[in-house]
Amino acid sequence: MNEEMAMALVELKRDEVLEAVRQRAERGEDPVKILEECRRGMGIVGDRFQTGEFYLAEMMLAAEIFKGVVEILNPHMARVRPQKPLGTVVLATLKGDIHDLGKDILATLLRARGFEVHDLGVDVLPAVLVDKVKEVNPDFVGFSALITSAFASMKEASELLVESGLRDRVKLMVGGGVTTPALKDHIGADFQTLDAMEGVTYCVRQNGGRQQ
Ligand code: B12
Repeated sequence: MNEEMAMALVELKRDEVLEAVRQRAERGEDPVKILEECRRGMGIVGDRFQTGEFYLAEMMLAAEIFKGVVEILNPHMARVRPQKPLGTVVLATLKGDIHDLGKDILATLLRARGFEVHDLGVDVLPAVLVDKVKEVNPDFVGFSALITSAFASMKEASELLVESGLRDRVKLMVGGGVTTPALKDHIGADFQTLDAMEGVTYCVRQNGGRQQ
């Protein structure tokens, strides 16, 4: 694993990181590998924020750089993606929560693996989520959460899915730093993880019959 890229992100060297990502992706390097290197950098930034070494401003700068990385890599994911979609996923960070880096990683990895992803963004009202599920009839719905105050909207969205008769048609996943197996049970989800790759594996396994 090349640590240089991760450390450049930690040092907030925006232009250096984005240019290196662009060049490596254009040279044909695996975009999933490049993304993982940057995710490690973001993990170190998170640790430094926790220990008080980094302030909110630095954290926001790092998040902006990371979003730039995802933007550059997304078109290159087509190279590693199978032709026929493996399934459809609706993703959201629900009302009360604006953290989206983990959700963006999951969306990118799912697209790379061949899923059609509808990413509704952050601070999403449960009713808007349910409308999207009605519209696109996905195989999976994923909630991402980094802040405990979003638990109430996750519960509400889950109950709305039941009331609308949609819950039995989808597998419901939750992920993100504050989620736990107990939260999964509390909102009646099917799967919980702190690792985007595990989420992708879950979707592939559940849709086993439809692989490539
Ligand atoms: C980056 C960050 C921010 C950035 C967010 C930038 C962005 N665009 O997302 C900014 C600076 C804007 C921010 C703001 C705030 N933050 Co903040 N933030 C963090 C920080 C440092 C890192 C979070 C992160 O991005 N981690 C990296 C990602 C990649 O990890 P992840 O989300 O867990 O995702 C992985 C997996 O979980 C999985 N995954 C994620 N989602 C999903 C979904 C599914 C379906 C699946 C399958 C998998 C999956 O995939 C990812 C890769 O494996 C954490 C502390 C920490 N070290 O965790 C605090 C933290 C989450 N923030 C916190 C808080 C309180 C706030 C603020 C209120 C302000 C403040 N006082 O700090 C505001 C939030 C306002 C709001 N309403 O949301 C608290 C939350 C406390 C709590 N328990 O509720 C934390 C824990 C810090 C702390 N210790 O106080 N924050």
